Amino acid sequence: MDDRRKVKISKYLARHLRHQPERIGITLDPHGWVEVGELIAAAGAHGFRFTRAELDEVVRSNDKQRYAVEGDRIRANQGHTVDVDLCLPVAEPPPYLYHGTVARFLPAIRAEGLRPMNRHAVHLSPDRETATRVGARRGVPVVVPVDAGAMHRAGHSFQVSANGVWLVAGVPPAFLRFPD
Ligand code: HQG
Repeated sequence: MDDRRKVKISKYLARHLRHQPERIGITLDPHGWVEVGELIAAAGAHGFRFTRAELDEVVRSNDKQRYAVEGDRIRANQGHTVDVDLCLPVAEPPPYLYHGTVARFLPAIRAEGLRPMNRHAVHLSPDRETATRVGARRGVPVVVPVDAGAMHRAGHSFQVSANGVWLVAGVPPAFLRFPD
C-alpha cells in the first residue's frame, strides 16, 4: 500500500474514531472502542472501502501510533472530541513537557494558560522535536516548555496515552516557561 493510501485511511479513521462516529452510523463504546468488522462495513456502506489487512497495516505503521487494535476492536489512542473515557493510566510526568503552538496564540496562552480547546485534554509532548512538529501544523512553530514536575507536585493529574502523548486538563500560566 502506498503512503498516500495509508494517510487517507488514517485520516478516515481519525475522523470517525475521534470526532464523528455517527456520520457513518457507528457507536463507540464508553471507552472509545468499536468492532473492526462493524467499522469496515459502515465505511463501505458510506462509500469508503478498505480491508482488514489494510487497516492492520495502517495501525501498525502509523507514524504517531494513533490507533490501537485489541482482538477485534479498534480505538484512537487520544485526540477525541466525542465524549469517551479512555481510562488511561495516571502517571508521574517527566520534569518538563513541551507544547507546540504558533505565535498568534501566545497572548491568549500567556493570559489564560493552555486550554484543551475542542479536545478533551491539553496534549503535551515528551520532547521538543515532537512539539515542534505539532506546532508546525499551523505555521512557524513555537515550543513552550511546561514545568510538569511543579504541576504534578501541585496536584495536577497527568495521563499518558499509548503513544507517549501526555494529557492534562489544562496548564495554568504559572507553569509555562516561555523561552524569552
Ligand atoms: C492552542 C495532533 C488560544 C494550542 C498533534 C493549539 C498533537 C490556545 C490549539 C495533537 C490556548 C489546539 C494535539 C489558549 C491552547 N488560547 N489558543 N488558551 N490553549 N491553544 O489540535 O496540541 O495528528 O486541539 O496551542 O500532533 O495542536 O491529530 O491541539 O494550537 O499531538 O494525532 O489551541 O493533535 O495529533 O489545537 O495538537 P489542537 P494540539 P494528531
